[in-house]
Amino acid sequence: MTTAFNQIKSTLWENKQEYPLTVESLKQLIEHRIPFIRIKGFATHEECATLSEQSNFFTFNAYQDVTPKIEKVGITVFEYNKIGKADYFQEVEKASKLRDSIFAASFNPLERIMDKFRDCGAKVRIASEANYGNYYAGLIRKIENGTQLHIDFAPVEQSGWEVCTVTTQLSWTLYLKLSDNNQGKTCIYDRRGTPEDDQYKLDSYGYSDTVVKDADMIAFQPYVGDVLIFNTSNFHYVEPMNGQRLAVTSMIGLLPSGEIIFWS
Ligand SMILES: O=C(O)CCC(=O)C(=O)O
Ligand SMILES: [Fe+2]
Repeated sequence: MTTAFNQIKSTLWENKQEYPLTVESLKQLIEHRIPFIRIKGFATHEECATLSEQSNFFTFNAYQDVTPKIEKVGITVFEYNKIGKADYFQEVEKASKLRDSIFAASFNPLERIMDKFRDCGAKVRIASEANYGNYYAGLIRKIENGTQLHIDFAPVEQSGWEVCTVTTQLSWTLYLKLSDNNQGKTCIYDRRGTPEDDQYKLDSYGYSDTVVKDADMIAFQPYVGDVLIFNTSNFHYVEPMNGQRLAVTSMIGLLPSGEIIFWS
């Protein structure tokens, strides 16, 4: 049984193929059987340019304790993990208003991606916490110096929050502005993070390359207007970019009930 599953899995990875978003590909992505989904032309170049211009009016904040530097507009649960839930939910309203004003003056990629999931038959909503309300979702993010090798998986990072009950975590990223070179690829490995991998951790989120030794890897080349969806419990990193790399993004989680939640 295990062997058969692994064979299917590695065959689909070895094809180095890109998949569009369909009911079938979403299921395969959740099962780690394909490396990623690309939604070509999710937004027009004009929409992306308008949204990029809007974000020029706002201050980007760098994540604390994350090197290389990653800057964003919006808040993340990751940053409030140690600070606490109450402080996070106090910031949600302000951050959401700012996001909504940016989207209102351009277009709303968060609604659009949620609709795409609905089209695949998924029941989707913004993540919410009893006694607090909705989470914040939808960062505008600059990753220009690349990232370390890492995974994103709330169950091991966020104990005590709704998002830590997800059984699978994906992310979606819409690329808004990219310098005209073929850099800044997102490299995804056919290797899931496990608790035993903690020994390879370098700092708050980065891992040593040893952990992906011998694992298959596929590099996603971002293009303006395209969306990347992948399974973030697979090890991955972003290559440095000589220039600009601006995107909108959030996390996506599958709950045991089958519902799909969005948050940042
Ligand atoms: O910007 C990207 O291409 C993906 C960044 C990333 O690490 C993620 O979405 O989890
Ligand atoms: Fe990531």
